[in-house]
Formats: sequence, C-alpha cells, structure tokens
Amino acid sequence: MKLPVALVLLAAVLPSTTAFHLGSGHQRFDDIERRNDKSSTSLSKRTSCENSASDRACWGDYSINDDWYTTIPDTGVTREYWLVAQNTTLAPDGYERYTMNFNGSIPGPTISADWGDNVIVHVTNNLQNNGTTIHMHGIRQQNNTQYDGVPGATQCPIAPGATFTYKFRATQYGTTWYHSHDSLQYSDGLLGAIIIDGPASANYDVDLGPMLISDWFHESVASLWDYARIGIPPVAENGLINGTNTFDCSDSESSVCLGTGVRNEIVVEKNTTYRLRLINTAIEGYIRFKIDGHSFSVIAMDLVPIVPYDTDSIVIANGERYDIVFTANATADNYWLRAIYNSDCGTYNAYNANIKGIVRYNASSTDDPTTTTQNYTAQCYDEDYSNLVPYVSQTVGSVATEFSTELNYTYNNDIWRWTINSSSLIVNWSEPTIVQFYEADGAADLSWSTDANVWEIPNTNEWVYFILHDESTSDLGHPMHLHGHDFFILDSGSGTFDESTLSSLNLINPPRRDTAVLPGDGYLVMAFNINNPGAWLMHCHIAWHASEGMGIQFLEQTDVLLDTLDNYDQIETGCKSWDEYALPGIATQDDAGV
Ligand SMILES: *[C@@H]1O[C@H](CO)[C@@H](O)[C@H](O)[C@H]1NC(C)=O
Ligand SMILES: *[C@@H]1O[C@H](CO)[C@@H](O)[C@H](O)[C@H]1NC(C)=O
Ligand SMILES: *[C@@H]1O[C@H](CO)[C@@H](O)[C@H](O)[C@H]1NC(C)=O
Ligand SMILES: *[C@@H]1O[C@H](CO)[C@@H](O)[C@H](O)[C@H]1NC(C)=O
Ligand SMILES: *[C@@H]1O[C@H](CO)[C@@H](O)[C@H](O)[C@H]1NC(C)=O
Ligand SMILES: *[C@@H]1O[C@H](CO)[C@@H](O)[C@H](O)[C@H]1NC(C)=O
Ligand SMILES: *[C@@H]1O[C@H](CO)[C@@H](O)[C@H](O)[C@H]1NC(C)=O
Ligand SMILES: *[C@@H]1O[C@H](CO)[C@@H](O)[C@H](O)[C@H]1NC(C)=O
Ligand SMILES: *[C@@H]1O[C@H](CO)[C@@H](O)[C@H](O)[C@H]1NC(C)=O
Ligand SMILES: *[C@@H]1O[C@H](CO)[C@@H](O)[C@H](O)[C@H]1NC(C)=O
Ligand SMILES: *[C@@H]1O[C@H](CO)[C@@H](O)[C@H](O)[C@H]1NC(C)=O
Ligand SMILES: *[C@@H]1O[C@H](CO)[C@@H](O)[C@H](O)[C@H]1NC(C)=O
Ligand SMILES: [Cu+2]
Repeated sequence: MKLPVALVLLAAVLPSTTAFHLGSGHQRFDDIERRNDKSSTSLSKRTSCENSASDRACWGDYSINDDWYTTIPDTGVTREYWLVAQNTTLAPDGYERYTMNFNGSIPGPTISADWGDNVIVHVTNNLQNNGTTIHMHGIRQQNNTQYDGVPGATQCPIAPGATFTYKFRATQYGTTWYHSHDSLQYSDGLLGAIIIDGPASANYDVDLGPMLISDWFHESVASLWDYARIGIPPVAENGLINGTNTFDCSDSESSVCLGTGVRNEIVVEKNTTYRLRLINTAIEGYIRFKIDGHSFSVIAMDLVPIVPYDTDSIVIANGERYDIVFTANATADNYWLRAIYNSDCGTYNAYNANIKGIVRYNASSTDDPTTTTQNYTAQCYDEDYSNLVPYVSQTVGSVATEFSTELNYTYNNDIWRWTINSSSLIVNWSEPTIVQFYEADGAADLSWSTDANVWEIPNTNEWVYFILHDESTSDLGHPMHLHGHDFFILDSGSGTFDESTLSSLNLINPPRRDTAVLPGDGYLVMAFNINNPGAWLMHCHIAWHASEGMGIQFLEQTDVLLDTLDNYDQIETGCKSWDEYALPGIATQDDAGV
C-alpha cells in the first residue's frame, strides 16, 4: 500500500456537514449526518446504486458481495485526525480517578472513514510519565506493519512530548477500535472507536454508532498491576457503557464519589430499525449483552459481515465486536440495556448488576425501567460457531506449516507469567522486532531473544495452522487476537485436540475474524495465509494476561518485509527520542510491555 504524498481534499463533493479542515489542526465530523447522507460521500464512485435504509447491501459500484480482501473502492479520500494522549482526572461513572485518555474523554474521539479511504492519525503523547502507542485493532495493515502500533514489535513507545503519525488504508469496513498497546494503558482509558462505513448484510434505518463496553476500576489499573501480577485478578468496581454509568455513593465513604454518573441512554422511535456497533473493550470481562424485551439480528463479527442470525442476547469476549440490528417494536416503555459481566470466567465485578443503559421510547421520560431478565450462567467461550457464517465465503488451503503448542504458566517468587511454548513474552521497548530486523539487514538467521517469542513464517502463500492447547488447568477462556490478519477458526473445544482429525476439518467458509476464544482447558485451531509481511503480535486480549506474557510474534514474509518499511525514518527518530527519554532509567518496564 502506498499512501498519496499529497492529501486529497475533494471539498466540492463533501457535504457541508462534513467539515474537514486539513492542516488546521482540527477537524469535525458529524457522524450521524454523514452516515445518513451516503450519496454526498460517494465521492469518486459512479453511483450504480445507493446505500439506503432499504438497501444496505449496496455501496455505489460495490456491494456486500465483494471480496474486500481483493476489491477495494478507490475513493481518493484521506481522513486526517489529531489525537492527544494525556493523563487527567475524570469521573466517567461519577467516581473521580486518575485516567489516561485521548483528548480528554473516554472513549476518545471516534475515527470515521468510508471503505477505501486513507486514514492518517497523528498521535501526540502528552502523558507526563509514560510512553505510548496506538494500535488500530483488527485493521489488517497489509504491507503496513510499521504502523501497527505495538511497542517493542513495530516501534518504540512515543516519548512524552513526541508525535507519531499512523497511516492506513481502510480496506475493510465495519466496527472496531483503537487503543494504546503500551502495557495496561488502554484499561485506564486510552481508547476510542473506529467506524468504517460500507455495505451491510441487513437493512436498518438509523445507525446508533459504536457502543464500547468495559469493566471499570476505581483505581488506576497501572496501580493494581503489582497486585494483579501475583496471579489474583483484582475485583472491578463497575463497568462503563460507552464511557458512562452510575455509581451508588451510599456504598462509598470516599469524597471522590461524586454521584454525578449517568447511564447511556438511547431514544428510539416505534417501528424504526437500528444498528448498534458493540465493542468489548474490557480489561478482563466477558460481556453478555441484551436489551430487555427486544431480540436482534447479528450482522457482523469483528470486521467480517455475516449471514444475519437472530438472538436475544450475545456473548462478547475482550477485543471482539458484533454489529446488531434491532427493531423498536415492543410496547412503548423504558427498557434496560444490559452488559452482564460474566463473573464466573475467573473474573470478578462487585457491581455486575449495575452495568446497564436505558432504551427509551419516550424521550421525555426520566424513569428507570422496571424490566427484568432471567439470570445467565457464565459463558467463557464464543458464540456458537455454526451461527457465525461470513457473508463473503472463503476457503482455507491445506496445511503447509503446522504448529501445535501449549499455553501454560510459571509461578516464581509470587510472579505469575503465562507461557506459550514454554516462553513468556517480554518485548524490549528500545529494540522493536522490525528495528532489529532492519538493522540486521533482513538477515534470515537473526537469533531472537527467547523472551521476544518470535515465530518466523517466511513462505509466501503457504497456510499456517496454529493449534493452541491450554494446559494451565486454570479453566479460563482466553480471547486470542492476531494482528495483521483475519484468521479462520477451524476448530475449538474442551479437552485435547485430536491431531488425526486435522485433515477432516471443515475448510469451506469457517468463521473468520481477528479475535476468538481459546476455551479454558481446551484448544483452538486457527488458520491463516502467509500474505502480509510484518511482525504481528498474537496475544490474549485480557489485559492482565497480555502483561503477564501471553503472546507471541509472527515474523512473516521475511524476504519482502524490508521492502514495506517505506517510512523507517519515523521509527528510527521515534526510537531515538524514546531512548533519550527512557535510558536514564526513568521508564522501567515491569511487564511484557504490550
Ligand atoms: C484532539 O485535541 C487536539 C488538541 O486539542 C485538537 O487539535 C484535535 O483537533 C482534537 N482531535 C479531535 C478528533 O477532536
Ligand atoms: C499526570 O500524572 C502525573 C503522575 O503520573 C501527575 O503528577 C500529574 O499531575 C497528572 N496530570 C494531570 C493533569 O492530572
Ligand atoms: C459512543 O461514544 C462515541 C464517542 O463519544 C460516540 O461517537 C457515539 O455516538 C456513542 N455511541 C452511543 C451508542 O451512544
Ligand atoms: C408499527 O407496526 C405495526 C405492525 O406493522 C403497526 O400495526 C403499527 O401501527 C405501527 N406503529 C407505528 C407507531 O407506526
Ligand atoms: C419484533 O421484531 C423482531 C425481529 O426484529 C421479531 O422477531 C419480533 O417478533 C417482533 N416483536 C413484535 C412484538 O412484533
Ligand atoms: C412521555 O413522558 C413524559 C414525562 O414522563 C410524560 O409526561 C408523557 O405523557 C409521556 N408521553 C407518552 C406518549 O407516554
Ligand atoms: C439472579 O441474580 C440476582 C443478582 O445476582 C440474584 O439476586 C437473584 O437471586 C438471582 N435469581 C435467580 C433466580 O437465581
Ligand atoms: C503447566 O505448568 C505447571 C506450573 O509450571 C506445571 O506444574 C505443569 O506440569 C505444566 N503442565 C504441563 C502439561 O506441562
Ligand atoms: C533492550 O534493548 C536495549 C537497546 O538495544 C539494550 O540496551 C537493553 O539491554 C535491552 N534490554 C533487555 C532487557 O534486553
Ligand atoms: C518451541 O519450543 C521448542 C522447545 O524449546 C523449540 O525447539 C521450538 O523452536 C519452539 N518453537 C518456536 C516456533 O519457537
Ligand atoms: C506487499 O509488498 C510486497 C513487497 O514489496 C509486494 O510484492 C506485494 O505485492 C505487496 N502486496 C500488496 C497487497 O500490496
Ligand atoms: C507510567 O506512569 C505511571 C503513573 O505516573 C507510573 O507509575 C509508571 O511507573 C509509569 N510507567 C512507566 C513504564 O514509566
Ligand atoms: Cu487470557
């Protein structure tokens, strides 16, 4: 991928509601307006059909049937954003605490683009005492590993005061998020949504936008690390629905409990159909989502549209996204929207029942809903895979590189470390993988430190099957996230995978996404094609577990990797300023670093 040198601004065809001021250091999108006015953002497209409430499958010259891995609209548009990482005191649920955030809010500003656009994000680190990076979760970053935002893998942390510019092409469309990939930082608020508009596999009238759902602690997560790392997960005090919730201060003596929290509220109109983009941004919690009195259709998993299926609740693991469509066809009333925290997945939340929003049919009503729901048993694994059928079918090739390895742990001197293939990940912030590779001039025989957990997969177009067994007997599910790819889920289950069944696995259109759960004490069989040169992290998206070393790096297509590092200067300059900041012993890395 090559981004245009000059930014293209097609002012004439941008609607007036889409103010897009390049170079002014500021831009404003009216998301809803933009979404509802597709015709005016069609830009260079010849309009062969219009994306509308009754035809969401359509997208100008393109449609939901197009294979977006090979077919991408050439919009010629570049969206540019400026984000500032900072630490400030906020009270998202009415309880004041130290947070880290982008631009003063949790979540940070939404990054929006149309399918095919180029996106530029300038990130300035105004945190006082920490480096940072941002990772565009699930964005494939074809030939673009240098912008994947993983400290110690693809770049050095951005030093306080410095700016790093990320660029990517929106080759996929749908719902995702960006977050700091530096240690536990996103859990303290360094995150926001990414929405890439494109066709959809079901119709809806109104797009309600992203809904980020998380557990929430009343102390900084970084300050809980010393406690968490001895292997006991701390108990979260609350959860946030799109950055907000209430908290009952009568339970708290503390003067920082302000009682100012509000619930996320959605006002609906009878018989109107809504799209909601659910994102689990939790530190550790599996979330069961539902809206009392309403069923819905699930239309996408991660950045992959699926054949819609109906349900009245859905389990979302950390890092996963589901787009849903529901019709406001219940009796006009107030309904609880619930993010039920699965407190039995080895994770705990003291105020589980409080993680709720409100769906109102009457905008003037201020009453709490009186609706009830049945209790759910915990589900620490994914939705039934038979329901998760990608809309655009793909077939997996036969195995060329087979890895079969185990997840386990070590426990030494009261420190809990997760291991994969007996090694616990620790990246070196000052010596990112692609920097080491570059400095060795792409040497194939580079010897990696054991801690780096580098797995080389050099051979273009071969299929990798990666079989991971959980041998830790801890009975936790682990949402595994792979960078640089959507992967195929060939099998998963409890107990041991029978390798003699490898040749009989279904290879025709299995579920395909960027995050999937390795069931506790079970196995996950993933497959992907070697087609994206880079250093790609694969890790558990439970933030504690990643910090405890549950990750590996795939070093992919080593023969062409150097050719894709076309802005290496920025990485080098960034590392230089990081070293100037950190080498005096200021930033002591005390976890995996990711
Ligand atoms: C973020 O904050 C910076 C500094 O105030 C500002 O220039 C920029 O426009 C903001 N970005 C967004 C997307 O609002
Ligand atoms: C940012 O964090 C540092 C400590 O890490 C603190 O000294 C400073 O006051 C914080 N800044 C703000 C604006 O809260
Ligand atoms: C969630 O927050 C983001 C960022 O503030 C906003 O753009 C979006 O509209 C909100 N979504 C909902 C469903 O409230
Ligand atoms: C909603 O749709 C139902 C069924 O089609 C219809 O009977 C009802 O009148 C509609 N209500 C409104 C407010 O449009
Ligand atoms: C509301 O719409 C859903 C489909 O979105 C349907 O399954 C359900 O039966 C409808 N309920 C009512 C009360 O019409
Ligand atoms: C909407 O709520 C307001 C405030 O409670 C109430 O006065 C009004 O009657 C309600 N409207 C309907 C149609 O129920
Ligand atoms: C459902 O959960 C609530 C809150 O944890 C509890 O008070 C209630 O007893 C449970 N009900 C049943 C039927 O288990
Ligand atoms: C997993 O690790 C634990 C603790 O290090 C060890 O006791 C156990 O034998 C390991 N399991 C396997 C199957 O190697
Ligand atoms: C990390 O890399 C730096 C720079 O090459 C080196 O000085 C340092 O010793 C490394 N740290 C570890 C723990 O290997
Ligand atoms: C996994 O561990 C074994 C035993 O230490 C080692 O021989 C092998 O190279 C490791 N595999 C990878 C891909 O690192
Ligand atoms: C990625 O880069 C390699 C090496 O330059 C090139 O051969 C390949 O065509 C590129 N792939 C894409 C999809 O641009
Ligand atoms: C990050 O900032 C926090 C709060 O100031 C501090 O406790 C921690 O040591 C810093 N981490 C690193 C690696 O510098
Ligand atoms: Cu995990």
